[in-house]
Amino acid sequence: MDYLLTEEQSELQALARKVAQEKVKPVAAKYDKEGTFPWDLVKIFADMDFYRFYIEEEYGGLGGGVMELSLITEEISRACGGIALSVSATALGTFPIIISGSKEQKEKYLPDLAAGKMLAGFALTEPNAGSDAAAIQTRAVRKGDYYIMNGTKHFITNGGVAKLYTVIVSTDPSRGSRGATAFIVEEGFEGFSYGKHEDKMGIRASPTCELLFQDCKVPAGNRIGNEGEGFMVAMKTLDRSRPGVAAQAVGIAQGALDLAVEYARERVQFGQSIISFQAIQFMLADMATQIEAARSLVYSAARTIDAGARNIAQPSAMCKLFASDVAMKVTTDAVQIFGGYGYMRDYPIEKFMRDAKITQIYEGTNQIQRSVIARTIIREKAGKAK
Ligand code: COS
Repeated sequence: MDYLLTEEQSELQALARKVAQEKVKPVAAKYDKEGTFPWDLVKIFADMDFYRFYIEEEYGGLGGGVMELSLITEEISRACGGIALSVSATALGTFPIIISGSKEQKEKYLPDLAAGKMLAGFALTEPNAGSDAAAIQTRAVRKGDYYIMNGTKHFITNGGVAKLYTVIVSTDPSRGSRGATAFIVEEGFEGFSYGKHEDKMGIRASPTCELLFQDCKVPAGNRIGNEGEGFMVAMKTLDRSRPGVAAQAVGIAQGALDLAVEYARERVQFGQSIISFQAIQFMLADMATQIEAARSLVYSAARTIDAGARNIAQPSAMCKLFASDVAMKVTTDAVQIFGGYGYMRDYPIEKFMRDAKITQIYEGTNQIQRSVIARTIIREKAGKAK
C-alpha cells in the first residue's frame, strides 16, 4: 500500500531498512542467544541519526515526530524486535523531557540524547504498580536544593545501559495520582544503583533491570514540571510512545511473514513446494492483510499525534492494541507454516513469536488499552471528549 510518505520519510524508511537488513539481521540470533546489548549497533544507529528524528531541531534533533520514530522502529524490528528497543525505549525515556522539560533541561540533555551519546529509560513500573500506575510507592522528599528518593522501579527497559532515566515517583502519597512527580535521574547520582537483571522470554537483546533508590540525591532542578504533575507527564508520554510499540509489533509481524513466505517456497512436501497449497496461501493472505491493517492504524495514529491533535489517547491505545494482537497471531501462524522446524531454535522463526508477546504486555497491557479506549468512547458519548 502507498502511505504517501514525504520524500524525507521515504528516504528514512529505506535507510532504516538497509541498516536493519544488512547490519541487524545477521546478528539478531547471536544477541538473542547471548542476551547481550548491541553497543556496536547503537553506534551505527547514532551515525545514521536514528536518535535525532523525534527531537526538536533547536536541541540537536531533526524535528520529526512519532511517525519518523515508528518508521525506524518498524524496520529495525523486522530484523530484531529487541535491538529496535535501543532506539524506541530511549525515545520513551526522552519524551517526558520533550513534553514537559524546562528549557534548561532540554539544553542540558537533549543534544546528547539526539546524538546517541547516551541512551534513556522510562521508570514508572514498580513491583506493586504495573497496570495501576497511580499506586507507585517510590517516594521523593524535598530537602533544600535536593529531593531524597527512596524505592524500587522494576522491569525498566534499557536499564543498566541508559545514562538517564525519567522516573515517576510520589511526592505526596495522600494525593494519589495527583501526588506523582517526574524527575530526571542520571546514572552516578548518589544513592542510585541497579538491581536484578531480568532473564526474559523474548526481546533478549534489550536489557531489563531494576533501579534502586536508597536516599538518592536528585537535584531539585531535575524535577520535570511541578510537583503533582508526574502522572500527567507519564500518561502523555505513553500516548506518544505506544505507537512505537505498535510499530515494533508491525515490524516483528512483517519479519515473520517475510521468513514464512521464503520457507513456504523452499519447503517441498507431497512433491511440491508448500506455497502452492491453498491452505498455506490463505494463511499468508490473512497474515499480510492483518499486517497492512495494523500498519495503517499505526501510521494514522502517528500522524494524528504529530499533527497536534488533542485526543491522542484513543488512537495511540488502538494502534498498540491492534498491532500487538496481529503480531502475536502472525508470528504464531508463521511458526505453524514452518511446522516442526519452526519450533526449533535452529530456525529463526520462533524468536519472532517470543519477541511478539511482550508487545501485548508492556507500555500498558492490552486489557489496559481496551480500558483507555472504552473511557474515551464513554467520554465522547457524554460530550466531554478530551
Ligand atoms: N492524557 C492526559 N491526562 C490523562 C490521561 C491522558 N492520556 N489519562 C489519564 N489522565 C488524567 C485524568 O484525566 C485524571 O486527571 P484528574 O486527576 O485531573 O481528573 C488523572 O490523569 C488520573 O486519571 P485516571 O483517574 O484515569 O487514573 P487511573 O488511576 O484510573 O489510571 C490508567 C488510568 C489505567 C489509564 C493508567 O493507570 C495507565 O495507563 N496504566 C497503565 C500504565 C502502563 O502503561 N504501565 C506500563 C509501564 S510504563 S512502560
